[in-house]
Amino acid sequence: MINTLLIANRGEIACRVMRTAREMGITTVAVHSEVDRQAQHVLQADIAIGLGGAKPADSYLLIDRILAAAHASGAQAIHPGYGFLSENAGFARACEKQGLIFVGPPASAIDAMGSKSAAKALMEIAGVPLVPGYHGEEQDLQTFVTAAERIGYPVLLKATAGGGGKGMKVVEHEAELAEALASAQREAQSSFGDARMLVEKYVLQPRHVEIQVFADQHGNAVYLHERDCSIQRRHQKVVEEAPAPGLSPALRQAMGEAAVKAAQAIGYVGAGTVEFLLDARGEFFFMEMNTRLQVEHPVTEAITGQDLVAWQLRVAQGEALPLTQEQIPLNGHAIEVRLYAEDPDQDFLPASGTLEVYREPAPGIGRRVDSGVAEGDVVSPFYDPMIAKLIAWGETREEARLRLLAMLRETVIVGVQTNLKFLTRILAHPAFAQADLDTGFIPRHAEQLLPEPEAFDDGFWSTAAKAWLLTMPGTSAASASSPWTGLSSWRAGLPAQSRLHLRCGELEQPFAAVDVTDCSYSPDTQTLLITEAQQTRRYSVLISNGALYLHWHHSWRRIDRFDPIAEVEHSHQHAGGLQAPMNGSVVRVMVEPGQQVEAGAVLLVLEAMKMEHSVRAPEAGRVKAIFCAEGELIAESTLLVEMEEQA
Ligand code: MV4
Repeated sequence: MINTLLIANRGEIACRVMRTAREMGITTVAVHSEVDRQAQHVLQADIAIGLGGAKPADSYLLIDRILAAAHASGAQAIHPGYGFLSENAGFARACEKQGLIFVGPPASAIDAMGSKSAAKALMEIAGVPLVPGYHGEEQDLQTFVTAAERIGYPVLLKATAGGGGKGMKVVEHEAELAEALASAQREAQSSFGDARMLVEKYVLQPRHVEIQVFADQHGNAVYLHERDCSIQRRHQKVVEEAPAPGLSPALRQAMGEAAVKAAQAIGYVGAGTVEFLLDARGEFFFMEMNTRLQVEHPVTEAITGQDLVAWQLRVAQGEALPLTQEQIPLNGHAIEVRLYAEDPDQDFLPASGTLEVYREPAPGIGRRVDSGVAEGDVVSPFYDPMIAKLIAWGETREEARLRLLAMLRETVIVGVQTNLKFLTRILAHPAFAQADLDTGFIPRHAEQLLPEPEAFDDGFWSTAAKAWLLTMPGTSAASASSPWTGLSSWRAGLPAQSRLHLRCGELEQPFAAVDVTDCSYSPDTQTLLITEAQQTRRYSVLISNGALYLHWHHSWRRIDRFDPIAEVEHSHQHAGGLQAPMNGSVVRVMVEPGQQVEAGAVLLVLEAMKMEHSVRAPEAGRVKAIFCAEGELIAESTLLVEMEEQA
């Protein structure tokens, strides 16, 4: 019996495993790095033990420290989660040796699937369908030419030691083979220190369909149906769903039985996933087996009503599988999206920072959020940037899709860049709605999924301006006497003359007048109500760190007050002529034509927005000409002073 469980992981999966352990009356032990002292998985555990430094190599990967923590806390078992040590046969073996239960397969099963080519050879013997190919020892060109001839072009060269799509090369004709092979071998040698290649039939526009399998220590093995994980970005899963759309019951059964055969061939125990490529004609081919609980297991839980972590723990303590194959339900449809801290505008560079505002969608029927963070937590650069998984279940795929879109709309993250908008665009895409899925989905629709930063319509800016005036303290401080505005007035009790200049991303918008009659803001619900033409519309608006966030067309837009002075000073730093950063008046002229000035010397003082701004010499030089006089009103971009650089 397991009565104390150590979870050798962090983040959402550590929290997920602990949730079930708690429900089963098991004491939970968290381990953590230095920077994770206050992390959610630590706060949720009964016992927490520090491992070491922030880097995984100094903490979550330290086998000896983790084993010592298990002994110190009285844990009988270790759950490795995914990533980190979850597929490390050495760790599984070390647990076994020290009398600790590794909640996962036997070390021998991890080893069997560790080498891709050895795994393929095993699967071939077991009768699991493989992509037609050659994965033998002979590595000379003639062997590959003959193999490719037999397979038929196009073929795919893959590094034997590769994985995750690295070191793959498509070859369309025999004429290209020699050069492609040589180049792929060089790449494999430098990337993996192993030049060996295999060659396969290149499957066009395949789907990634994987089978969830489970085996116990008594020889029982079942499949819990499939997941379609075709929506990937550079071999990183983004959206997963169960069941796979359009899969016939017969194909489901054939794939399920093949997956169970694969598991049985290697003496598998526990939760595992067998990945297949599925081509357009419904033929499927073994890719690899993951010997762990996967990130996307919740969609399987949603359609089967089973708790896979509970299954893992029961199997680990020697119980038989709770259900037979026939008893495993398949009910409705579930879709999961992975919310990552990454910046889609910077080629999905992982992002880090503080979650200044973090709001998960409200709980509800068919909704699930698995996360390991709370508002105020730091997303650290040391670990996987996944923040949360949002999972929606529905009677139908469409119901699940719409529910997930609603959940995405309710999610608010401020302080860290995320892929939230990208996920929304995928879920809202007509091709996704029609379940037109394959591994080329994201590249094929990239233009719609990652549109250029758009210009906003008037509706956006006027809503932003109203929101700003109703929510931001100090907005009313604008001057009533600036000589260069005098254009119109704020209404609804705000001071008569004012001016507002807002910025959203790269775009900015000045306002001469903003009408805030029939607008109201409720800070409690963070709701802005605007009534126009007898219609009242509701907008979500919140404030954090001096910026305003407006929910507009499915995403949160950060809106700041624009400071044109700072912007133009910056952009004109090296221009020979100095221009007025914005409309204003000249308060003082400090220099004369012909005068030598040092870098940074004040040339003019302007007044704008009731504030004085100095125009300074960007570099040392001579004042060549002055084009304005004290007291003069000047328009933005007017040339004020011309400078000559020193020789
Ligand atoms: C393939 C393939 C087409 N034909 N093999 C990419 C990762 C690696 N584990 C296997 N991969 C592929 N192998 C043959 N014979 C296409 C892919 C592939 C892919 C597979 C699953 C999910 C996403 C993918 C994206 C591009 C290519």
